[in-house]
Amino acid sequence: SYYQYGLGVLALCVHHKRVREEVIRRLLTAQNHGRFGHGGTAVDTEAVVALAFTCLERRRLVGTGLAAELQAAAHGASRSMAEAQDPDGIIGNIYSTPWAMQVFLATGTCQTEPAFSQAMAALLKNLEAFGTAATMAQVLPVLHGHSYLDIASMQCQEEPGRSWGQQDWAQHRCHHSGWVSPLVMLLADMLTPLDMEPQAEVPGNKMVQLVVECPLPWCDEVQLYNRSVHVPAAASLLDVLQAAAVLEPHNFKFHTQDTAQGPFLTQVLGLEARQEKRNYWQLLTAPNTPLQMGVADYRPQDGETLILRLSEW
Ligand code: B12
Repeated sequence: SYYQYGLGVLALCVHHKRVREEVIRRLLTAQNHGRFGHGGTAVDTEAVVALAFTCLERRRLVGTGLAAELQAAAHGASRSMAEAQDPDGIIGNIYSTPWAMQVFLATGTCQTEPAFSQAMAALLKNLEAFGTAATMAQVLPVLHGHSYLDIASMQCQEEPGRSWGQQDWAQHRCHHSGWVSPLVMLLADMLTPLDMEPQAEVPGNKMVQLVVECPLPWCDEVQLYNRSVHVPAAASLLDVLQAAAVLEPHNFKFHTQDTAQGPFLTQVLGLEARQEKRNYWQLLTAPNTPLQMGVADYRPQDGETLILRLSEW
């Protein structure tokens, strides 16, 4: 995907490795032609690519002509992200917002953009959403006033409970705007991985309606499964799937694959989603809202209908 393409170029660049101009031009063309899509992951992709462009330009790893084009593209991306901001400060969704803020920091627009401070306010209001290592890894640099462009050159300090940051916030580009403040640093330190906290005991049970859909061209029949599942009140979607799998007559089965983000749903009712077919098992809450979390993190409400839909990406 272009996200991975951008991430690869960014990783090489922060380690001062040169990339062939043709490889960079292809990414630039994709950005200019709006090929990063308009779906749920467009902001993440646009931001990763803009960071890669800013890195290449700053490190002088490209000629001056291309450097000017990359700078213009990164600033264009930064502007379009500021324009895409919701009234509540979020850009894309809560998980892509830190990526957009990294672009503001890297391109130096954080001082002039009210979008940066509004996004920071949104993050601070929703810090509890960052409960997994993968989501924390994307939000922590921003709370400390840094982007991934800085990380290869930072000294890790040997302080108990803190690996970096405390002393360097004051020198940072955006501290003038007052947003990367000691208060933010304190809040950043309070992020706790959910799996390290004991799961709160919620008494009672809940009922979740589980629906499986496989539209054309993959299946003839759209709805393949529709059943209510009773689970303890604190159950996650993964718990719901496990409970459905042991219900008589054992006609529900599924598989997950472990990733850095947690378990990724790969197979439902024997139907496997495949990279080559560009399809995946999309998670939705009825009638049609995609979830912003994976199966292990999402905790449905009592009476909620959850849809597993084989979809294209
Ligand atoms: C590309 C992408 C996808 C692609 C992956 C396929 C592909 N070949 O590229 C597709 C479209 C399939 C996808 C699906 C989903 N995604 Co996605 N995805 C991304 C994105 C943009 C990049 C991931 C990546 O390539 N990382 C780089 C590579 C090198 O690392 P990797 O660990 O090998 O990446 C793999 C895993 O990340 C996995 N994956 C992708 N998304 C998700 C989501 C979850 C919950 C899990 C467990 C794994 C997973 O697929 C990647 C490629 O193999 C990230 C953005 C981000 N900020 O991280 C969102 C992101 C990780 N996805 C997200 C979400 C919510 C989902 C879905 C749950 C959406 C939905 N409602 O169905 C589903 C997963 C459902 C399931 N079956 O379990 C969120 C996760 C937020 C969170 N709370 O953790 C992110 C952060 C996007 C966002 N801003 O909301 N995703």
